Amino acid sequence: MPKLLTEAQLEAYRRDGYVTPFRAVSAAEAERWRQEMARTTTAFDLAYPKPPGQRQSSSRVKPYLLFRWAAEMVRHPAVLDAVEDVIGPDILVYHTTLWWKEAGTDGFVPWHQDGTYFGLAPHEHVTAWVALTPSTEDSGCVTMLPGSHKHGQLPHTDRSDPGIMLSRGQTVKAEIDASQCVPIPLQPGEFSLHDTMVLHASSPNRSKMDRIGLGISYIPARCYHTGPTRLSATLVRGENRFDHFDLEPAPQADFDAAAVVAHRDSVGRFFRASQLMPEMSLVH
Ligand SMILES: O=C(O)CCC(=O)C(=O)O
Repeated sequence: MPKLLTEAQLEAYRRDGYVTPFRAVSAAEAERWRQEMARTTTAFDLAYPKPPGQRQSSSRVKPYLLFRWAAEMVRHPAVLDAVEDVIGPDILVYHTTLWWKEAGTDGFVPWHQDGTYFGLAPHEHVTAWVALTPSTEDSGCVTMLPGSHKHGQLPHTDRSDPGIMLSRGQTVKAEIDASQCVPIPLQPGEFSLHDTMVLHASSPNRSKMDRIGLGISYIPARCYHTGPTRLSATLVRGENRFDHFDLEPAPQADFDAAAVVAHRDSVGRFFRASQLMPEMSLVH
């Protein structure tokens, strides 16, 4: 018996590779998260400036290890109920990205499959994308290619275009038929779910408002990393029966010393894995 999704929504997820929209919290609660997000990431970025050559500030990667608002978001019961319907009751957070597209900027996300650079097996990872501001076609909402997850892992290449918001500039090597693409707008407090193999992208934000969302990558505890690096993840529901990952602590205060150490350790391992593991590098 599903906890949040209807049978029709589960069927849509399996058929299309995504399903949307669901509500996690009210617009007012999302606005509280957004304000906390702006306050804490601005303070963190001042204290720990982005190293030269890194595309995004470190606060945008795995922010649930640094900030209480993000730790709360990845554990939100409605989001976890939806995720449980798709991957079962033992749930880990493997990765998370804060997707902050400032108003009127050129940042964009090229067509890609998340599974390309996560190095996970089996390919059961699901992303919940939770909106903190309106995410519309004008502001560059996520766009899906329905059914593309059924083609399995496709070859990608890394592109150096500075507008690309993905860490390596990952882009699928395939022609995308624009007439088949479906934008998935979301209102603050709503979320979508997408499969690790579905092709998706997003355009620059041409609106007058920032477009902000948290992309939370959940995996069932049975998933493992296929490279040699021992990675860490956060248990958010159920049990860690398989011990494939070291478990991460939740931040007790916004980027306190222990949180900064845990974040640095986790992101460092992920970075090393991406250098060592063929699937996460340029073999495609
Ligand atoms: O937020 C975006 O524009 C891209 C999101 C994305 O690629 C993802 O959540 O996997």
